[in-house]
Amino acid sequence: MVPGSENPPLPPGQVPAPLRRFGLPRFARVRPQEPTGTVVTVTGFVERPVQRSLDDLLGPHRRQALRADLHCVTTWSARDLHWEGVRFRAVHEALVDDVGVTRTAAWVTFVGVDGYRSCLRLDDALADDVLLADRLGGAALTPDHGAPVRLVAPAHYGYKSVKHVCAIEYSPTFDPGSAKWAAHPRGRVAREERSRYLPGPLWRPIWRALLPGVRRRYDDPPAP
Ligand SMILES: Nc1nc2c(c(=O)[nH]1)N[C@H]1C(S)=C(S)[C@@H](COP(=O)(O)O)O[C@H]1N2
Ligand SMILES: [Mo]
Repeated sequence: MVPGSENPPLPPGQVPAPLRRFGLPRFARVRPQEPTGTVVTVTGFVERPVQRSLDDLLGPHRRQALRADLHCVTTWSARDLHWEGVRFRAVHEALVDDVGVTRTAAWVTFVGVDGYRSCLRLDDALADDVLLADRLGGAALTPDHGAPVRLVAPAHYGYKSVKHVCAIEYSPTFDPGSAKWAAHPRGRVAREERSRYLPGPLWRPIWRALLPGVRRRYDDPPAP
């Protein structure tokens, strides 16, 4: 086989890179403790908000394996990651009856225990390839990459794939979340919906210029 032919071509404006912990600068030095007994809150436009253990939330659903790339808006892509978890759709369908998700809920925000928030259109989050993943590369998710559970939404820029999920909030409207004005409501990679206000190709050099500074913050050890 020709080297590299195992993988489909990268989307426009992306370059391959190994997976390293990454995110918004303000979360660079925020390190959630090793999780034990994680509880996930389901809230927002629901009739009976609940808190569920991870086992209760994920346990009843069929396990899925997913091979996918992670595309960060700053133009790096980590290729062919092997995730395992359950479809968000399966969890959502159980929640519809269980917590009474209201009919007006059209968006869903995932919250990380670090305080990071990101919102997806509900129908985007219900796609086949959107997982609540607890394993990566055949092992339990590490703290670096979102332990104990993270969202994986490979058709969307990485900022939608919230790590360390501790809450799921339903809403009738888009919530820009931690990325604020820079978050695109859909964030679809195939349409290069990197951010709002400018077309995707114009965002490439802007995000690319910011990348080294953000990487440096993530690579520095946290202050003692
Ligand atoms: N909780 C949380 N989730 C997050 C982020 C974050 O800062 N905090 N950053 C997002 C961004 S911008 C990217 S590109 C990916 C990076 O995932 P990684 O750290 O596993 O490489 O996580 C996303 N999910
Ligand atoms: Mo990102």
